[in-house]
Amino acid sequence: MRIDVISIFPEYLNPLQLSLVGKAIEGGLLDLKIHNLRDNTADPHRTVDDSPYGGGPGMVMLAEPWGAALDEVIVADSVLIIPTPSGEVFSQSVAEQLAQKRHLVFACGRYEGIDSRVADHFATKAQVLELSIGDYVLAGGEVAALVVIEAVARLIPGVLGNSESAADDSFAATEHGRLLEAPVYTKPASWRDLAVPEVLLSGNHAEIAKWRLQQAQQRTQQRRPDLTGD
Ligand code: 6GU
Repeated sequence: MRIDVISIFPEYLNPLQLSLVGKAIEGGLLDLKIHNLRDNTADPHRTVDDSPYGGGPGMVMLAEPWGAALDEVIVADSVLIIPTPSGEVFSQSVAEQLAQKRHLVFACGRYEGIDSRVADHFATKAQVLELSIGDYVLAGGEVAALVVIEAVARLIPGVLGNSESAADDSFAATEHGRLLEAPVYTKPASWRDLAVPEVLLSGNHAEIAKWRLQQAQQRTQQRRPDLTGD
């Protein structure tokens, strides 16, 4: 998969060189390029924003540098993702769909967002998705892009090892719907007077699977009653 990220703070994306996503890049499973939006300005001040038409607080990002930056990366099979708190809510099922794509482009806005004509224009060239990562407001789209890229990258075939399959993650689609994961334990079997549940030490795989499903269902019911299998 190819991913392009455009931002006025390209260093914000540096953590993607670490850990799982960093290894996917090193291994050639992910081709990640970070671009500085200001490289697409033409004025000496490298201006990227102006006051909103209609008045109101804050600044809006200019269509012109975004148009120039996106013209250089968007092709017909790109998905343009614009992180914004007013977007559709990102979820594991959206991550699963994005993991099937060949090319993702993230347009990370700051301030009050990007002139809406940018999304309208590029919707005539490629699929455009405005995505929110939850019901709170961040200072810009960079952290949201980090979240989406990490969630998608670990679903690319070959990125996770066999022993770390995504099939039993929280939210993974199962025959019982999308459930939170059961609690997990490792050695020692007793720690500060707290024992690991007996069944996990039993070696009885059918009983263990039954217990984990029961725990997952109970947790989901208590913590996330809104989660129905979609
Ligand atoms: Cl994608 N961007 C910003 N700025 N704030 C957010 C968000 C995105 N998702 C939730 N809050």
